[in-house]
Amino acid sequence: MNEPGKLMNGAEVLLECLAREGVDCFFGYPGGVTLPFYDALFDSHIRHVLVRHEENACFAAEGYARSTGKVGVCCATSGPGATNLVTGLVDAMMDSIPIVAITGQVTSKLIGSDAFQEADTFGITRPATKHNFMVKNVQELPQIVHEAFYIAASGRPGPVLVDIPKDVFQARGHYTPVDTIHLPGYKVFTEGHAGQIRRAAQLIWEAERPWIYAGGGTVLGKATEELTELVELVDLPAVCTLMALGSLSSSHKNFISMPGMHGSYAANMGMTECDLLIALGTRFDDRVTGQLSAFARHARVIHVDIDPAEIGKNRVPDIPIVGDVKRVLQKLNKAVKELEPEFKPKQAAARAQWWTRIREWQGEHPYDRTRAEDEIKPQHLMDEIDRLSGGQAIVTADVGQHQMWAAQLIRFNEPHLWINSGGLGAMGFGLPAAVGAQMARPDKLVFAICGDGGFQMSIPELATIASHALPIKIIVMNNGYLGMVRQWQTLFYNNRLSAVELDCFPDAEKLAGAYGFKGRTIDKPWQLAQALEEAVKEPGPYLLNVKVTRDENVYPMVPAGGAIHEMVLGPPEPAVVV
Ligand SMILES: Cc1ncc(C[n+]2csc(CCOP(=O)(O)OP(=O)(O)O)c2C)c(N)n1
Repeated sequence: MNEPGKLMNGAEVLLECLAREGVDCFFGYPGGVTLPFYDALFDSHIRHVLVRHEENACFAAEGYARSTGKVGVCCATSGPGATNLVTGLVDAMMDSIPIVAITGQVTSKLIGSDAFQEADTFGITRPATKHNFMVKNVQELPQIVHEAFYIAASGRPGPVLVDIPKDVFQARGHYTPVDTIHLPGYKVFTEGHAGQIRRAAQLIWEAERPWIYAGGGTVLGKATEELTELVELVDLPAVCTLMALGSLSSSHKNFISMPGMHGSYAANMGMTECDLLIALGTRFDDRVTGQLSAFARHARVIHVDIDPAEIGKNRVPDIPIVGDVKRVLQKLNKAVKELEPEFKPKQAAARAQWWTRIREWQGEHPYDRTRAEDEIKPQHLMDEIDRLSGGQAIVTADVGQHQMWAAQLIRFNEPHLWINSGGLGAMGFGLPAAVGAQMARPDKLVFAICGDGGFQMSIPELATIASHALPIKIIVMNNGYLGMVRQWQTLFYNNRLSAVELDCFPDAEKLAGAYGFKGRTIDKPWQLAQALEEAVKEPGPYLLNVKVTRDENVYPMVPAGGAIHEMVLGPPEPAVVV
């Protein structure tokens, strides 16, 4: 870090801000207007990872943020560089991931003149970010950059973009330390209402069939310890949404599974039959609730969320609590303990019955772990990855069937291990997200599980992986289809398969070999365990292309707009021809 007051150019001031924010590594792609920044970077200790497409810079920054809980940083040039970031920004927005995106802009005096590589980045990214800034002069740069980090990480996290014209990078100025951030109109309520918290504690003890519905906010809010404490204090069953997997350990006896469109039978029946729903850091997403009018219709609802806009958006709660889920749970747990002597015995019998019912649901329809003798079932693949991970590995997923099987069948015993594009469902996410995660956590075993479709969207990043010798285990679940779209066409469009067949998948050994690392294709069940073990043992990257059953469908499945208890549990029985 430099002495405050030292004369620098804007690019150096920006680097000073990043260093003071604790940024050790970021992801980007240079261009004309960011040349002064990249020139300053030449002398910096901060690591820059040159991705092969700007969209992947943003996804990698998300992988960094999602695997650490810290702010991820990406950078792109003006015009096409900035517009290439947009999908990543929307992805981070949908999943509330703290990102700071730096974009270069054309020189101030050219703005509005349709200059070369000019785009209205500020306008384009306004709805794609939690907040965005256009820097007008070098003096305001430190304040803006520190505000950007503060906004990205505080309250409900999200992406913040800072657009910097080339002349601001070049102008001479000072780094002035920023001690306070005062943003009129931006208020974060963290503490929760004491009276509401007390009422919630009482309702929890009074309920006969209580149920915890934990969302991504429990991961973002680092509330694992408090969530686990609540679960254990009252012996509550809990589901974690796709965004929350790992916030209660998947190996915890009270963890039921993921709920929703591809959630388990027990999870969806529990959500439907409970009489108290304790919704924590979650947004009642349509993929979880299904038909809203039928969702948890017997339940009273406690809803804790840091974002007041989420409270009552889809379901009006009986007890709304605006606050940081960690802080609120600390207070809630205290109140629950205080009420324990008076209330614990009252519903003990009903609670025991409730658990019996839940265990029955779990026993009646567990997740399908089908295996076959002649072909590799996708479920078999996920089971084997789970075995090697032991609930400890970082797993990134792309979007589609493989994502759902991975979420169903792989255990996550900690938060920040399961990394996927939940809200936006952006194909091409998995591989660059793994780059960010492996950079952030070099000691961790990282699996990037991709479909053969999504993988082909991110092939350029194989070069980034090779260049940094990142030991990512890339597992392509290759069904020769855009599998999830094929599944919908099969089930809801009379099996009229239109534009979903993926031919010409490259030879994995040659493809990986072309980048200088190992790869292999397998298609027999007996090859699977050994091939995965070999991939994990390999000190560098590894590309394992696993040819699986082509026409397997993910079950359970709640048809779009249906009630979640009306799940389709498996394929229709074949018609008997007499
Ligand atoms: C960028 C983008 N384009 C299109 C889609 C729509 N989509 C959702 S799943 C899917 C199929 C994914 O196929 P693949 O990557 O092979 O994974 P699989 O479903 O077979 O596991 C598609 C096209 C999307 N989610 N993202």
